Amino acid sequence: MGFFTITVVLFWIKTFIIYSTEFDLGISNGIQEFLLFFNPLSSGLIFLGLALFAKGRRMGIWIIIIDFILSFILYANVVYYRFNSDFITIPTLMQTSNFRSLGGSIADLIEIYDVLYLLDLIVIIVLYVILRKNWSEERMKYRKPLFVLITGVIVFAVNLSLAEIDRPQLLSRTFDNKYVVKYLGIYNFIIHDIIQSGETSTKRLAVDENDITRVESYTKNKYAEPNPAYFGSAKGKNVIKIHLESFQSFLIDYELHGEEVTPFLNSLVNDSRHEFTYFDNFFHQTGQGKTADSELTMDNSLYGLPEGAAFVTKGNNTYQSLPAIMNQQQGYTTAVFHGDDKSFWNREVIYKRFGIDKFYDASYYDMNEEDVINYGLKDKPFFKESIPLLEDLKQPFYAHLITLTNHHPYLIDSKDATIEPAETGDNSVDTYFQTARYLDESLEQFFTDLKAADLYEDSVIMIYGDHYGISDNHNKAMSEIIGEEITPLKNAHLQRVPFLIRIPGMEGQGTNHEFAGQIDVMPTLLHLLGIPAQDYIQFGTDLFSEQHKDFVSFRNGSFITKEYSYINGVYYNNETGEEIEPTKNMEKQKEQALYELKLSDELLNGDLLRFYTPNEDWKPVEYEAYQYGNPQNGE
Ligand code: GP9
Ligand code: MN
Repeated sequence: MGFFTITVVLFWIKTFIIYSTEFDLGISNGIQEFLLFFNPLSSGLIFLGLALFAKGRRMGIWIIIIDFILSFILYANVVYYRFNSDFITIPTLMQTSNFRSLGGSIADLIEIYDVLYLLDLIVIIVLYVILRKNWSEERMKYRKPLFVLITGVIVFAVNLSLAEIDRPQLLSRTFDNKYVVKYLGIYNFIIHDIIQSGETSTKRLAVDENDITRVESYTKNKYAEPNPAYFGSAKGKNVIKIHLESFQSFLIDYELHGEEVTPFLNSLVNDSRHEFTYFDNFFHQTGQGKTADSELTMDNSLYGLPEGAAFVTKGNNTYQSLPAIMNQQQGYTTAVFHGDDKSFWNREVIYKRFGIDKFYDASYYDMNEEDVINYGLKDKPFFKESIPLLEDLKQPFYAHLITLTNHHPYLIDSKDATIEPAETGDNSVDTYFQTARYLDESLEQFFTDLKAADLYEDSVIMIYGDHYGISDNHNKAMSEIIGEEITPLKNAHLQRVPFLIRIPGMEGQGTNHEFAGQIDVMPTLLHLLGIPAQDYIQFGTDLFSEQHKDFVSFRNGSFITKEYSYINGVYYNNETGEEIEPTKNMEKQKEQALYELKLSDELLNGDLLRFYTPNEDWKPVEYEAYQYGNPQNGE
């Protein structure tokens, strides 16, 4: 037991030292610091504890072997991380390109001081050689090893609960590999990854080429013909797509303390010259993947998954995304701009599958402490620093800028706050208005700078909200804000997010009341560019088409039409808010909504696009050819 305890303690110390010195895990509070220190313990107890079942001296040998394996896994991740700033996962092991990206020279990544990571192994081997002679031949009573394993499990349970307090839904949503390592440790990360990729590959293997035909006939049947007045109207124009983080439509024209919260966006919406078309019945359709789901849906016209984020679990699927199509059909350069680490939401992996040429992540921005809050770079410096990057892009380009400051829990430095918080007493609701104001100001600044850089006039500009900012956990405060009780129906209708589009040389429509969702954006844009959209598998339809239906379905199977809504199993009249008995037609609509979600899930789970060729021009995306990260920052 003494030998075992020493090994566990040394293993624990070594793992913690490596976490702190080799990996950049972004520790931002006391719980995270504690968990980083605490998390190796359960793995040490459980894995090394298995050796205690062996008989006599063999137990010592097994402890050494297991300790060696654990150390080897940890060290392999250290070396991998030095180049990739990420951890080894099963899909990365399957991809030869990842080894190529190690630069072909693992030797460059190994440091002299790495031998120190062998120290604990040397100590226990020496100790074993000394102790070996008086090691008892007996097998330990099962009670002891069992006790060790149970303690390990309890320690793990405590660890997991503390992690869930600080980061709810850590495992079901898996935001970022670094988060799992930070909270649960590298070994639990590996176990989680093995389970997840096991599930993924079983689902992927259970399908064949015929499964895509059902999806294809459904989407082709749903296809809406382009509106001739719009088809091709944006051909060859730059497209600038601006993501408003956590921005709900109720903020538009909302007044707090007698002041407009978002005067700039309001001015775009209420502009009498109608530069933009504003869709006021546009909804987000995201699930647990939040931002990632909105990106997936807008660029692929697919729904996110019912659980987790497809960005993470389907990061290695085949896609036929908007950026790739724009690039192949019309030579667009495609780029994403975002002031957070490229590993968040597995973006650096999946963007390659989408065929995104350039990914300007945090490594391209000046992330000095002053300019960073919450998840990353503040929106004002983000937009400022994006201008020269945009200027350098080969035109025509498709540029997607993802903002960040208006993100839960809506933190803002007092010098950036230009409106007083609301006074509901619910902190994240109250400060939401301040970060939304900041976002609005940053947008105005960006427009001014785009004009100065001569990038405004001739560009398509698209603005959208990704998902709700105030969840239904805050219904009480929210009802104070909007002066109405938040019923399930009201809550569903609050899931509106803004969608604005400007097409250069064309007058906008002012406010368009079509009921629509993020799923409809890709077919709309394809038609604006003059690309026939019916070749591609898409669940949405063109917003400007005469055949577009006033219908929007949510990820959970609820849906909203112009007249009625189906929310959590109940039908409501939109006008009166009263429950209604469904007609045959409504029931049919419900079946269709569910069928559509099911097909989209089957497509993602079965990786069905690998069996689909949209047209003879289509070339599968060569994802291995893309490289992200700023070389000037050593990436
Ligand atoms: C992080 C950001 C936030 O990079 O996009 O994602 P969310 O938490 O909103 O899904
Ligand atoms: Mn978001």
